[in-house]
Amino acid sequence: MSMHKTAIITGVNGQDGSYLADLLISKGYRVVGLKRRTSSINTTRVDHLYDNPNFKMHHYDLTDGAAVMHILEKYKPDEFYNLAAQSHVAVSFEIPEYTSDGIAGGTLKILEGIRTVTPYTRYYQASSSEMFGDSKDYDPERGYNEGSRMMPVSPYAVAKLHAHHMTRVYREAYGLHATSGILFNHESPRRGETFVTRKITMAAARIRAGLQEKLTLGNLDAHRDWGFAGDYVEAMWLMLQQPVADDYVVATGKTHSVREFLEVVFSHAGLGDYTQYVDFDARLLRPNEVPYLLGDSYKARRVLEWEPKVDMPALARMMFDSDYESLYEKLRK
Ligand code: NDP
Ligand code: GDR
Repeated sequence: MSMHKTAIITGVNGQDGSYLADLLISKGYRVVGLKRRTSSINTTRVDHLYDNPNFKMHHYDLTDGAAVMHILEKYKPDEFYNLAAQSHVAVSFEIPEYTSDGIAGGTLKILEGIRTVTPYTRYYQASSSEMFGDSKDYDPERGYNEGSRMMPVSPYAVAKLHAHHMTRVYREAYGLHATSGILFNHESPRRGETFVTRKITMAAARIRAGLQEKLTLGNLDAHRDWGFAGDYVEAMWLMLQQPVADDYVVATGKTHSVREFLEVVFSHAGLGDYTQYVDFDARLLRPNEVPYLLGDSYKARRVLEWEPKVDMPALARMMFDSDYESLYEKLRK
């Protein structure tokens, strides 16, 4: 019998998957990462784990239920973190069916697999603050909590809400240890390049290096509760260590506009007033927008003894510094 716990991570080559793989490997887990097949290689976030004997990768797809069954039978995991998704809210308006098939249908396939093949496996569902949408059911001082009404306003968020409730149903109906983490926006130097924070820090680095003049954005008035992905994967792990499964909001408890994020980045970059560099493009507006998100993670802080260590300004500086350094490295070569 191996002493190692085995964890499966879907979407292992994404932002969160890669931080979670690092965390679990550091805790002595055997990690089986699942990734979908792509025609171009996109494993840079986990390449440093390639030679680690405790790390393995397999192909799978959220839409392929048989593949999930095989993986569960083969590895009999202690823990299963479902992080894979078409995760871009704006894109979900263009490909709503695919987004929904993967997130809603794909989550159900995994839950059914666990129920029938490995009912002892502890399951983590990557739920999202987008599920609150525009419900406005929050305390102005504290923000949304686990009991707030959810009123999703995008195909992405509706699919996530389906998966969120299905996770609860499998917990209550079948007694699975199934937990949803309702995570507010979290970013890092490994953030996907089309999300607004990373788009801004990469552009500011290129502008600073003289490689680009302008940055094109949509709605600058949206407010988000931005935290650091490295902190948030710790909350995921803590959730699965609890004797009883439950749902938890994970957030910093501070909200900032896209404008404020721009201000921090451009001033840290030594570029001054961001308005000189930012162009507006109406094509970047969404058919529906979530105007304001603030999270109340009191429960996670109390029960999991979790707390965020990085605030928005520190996060923005960390992301700019990383983008500027890697650009500098590239230019030197
Ligand atoms: P990313 O977009 O960085 O990663 C998503 C991963 O899912 C990628 O590995 C991607 O593969 C994979 N994937 C996409 N479609 C499929 C599919 N059909 N089958 C298998 N794999 C697929 O997201 P994050 O790491 O930022 O987020 C992780 C999860 O948490 C997501 O479910 C997201 O919706 C959710 N979430 C994220 C928040 C955030 O602020 N980051 C907040 C709340 C929830 P590929 O690289 O090939 O595209
Ligand atoms: P979000 O993140 O939609 O909150 O979803 P994103 O960074 O895409 O948008 C944040 C806000 O910025 C505004 N915005 C722009 N967004 C993008 N991507 N590109 C732009 O050019 C731009 N200009 C302005 C948006 O309108 C929005 O208001 C993220 C994802 O990680 C989801 O998977 C996750 O569930 C939620 O966070 C919580």
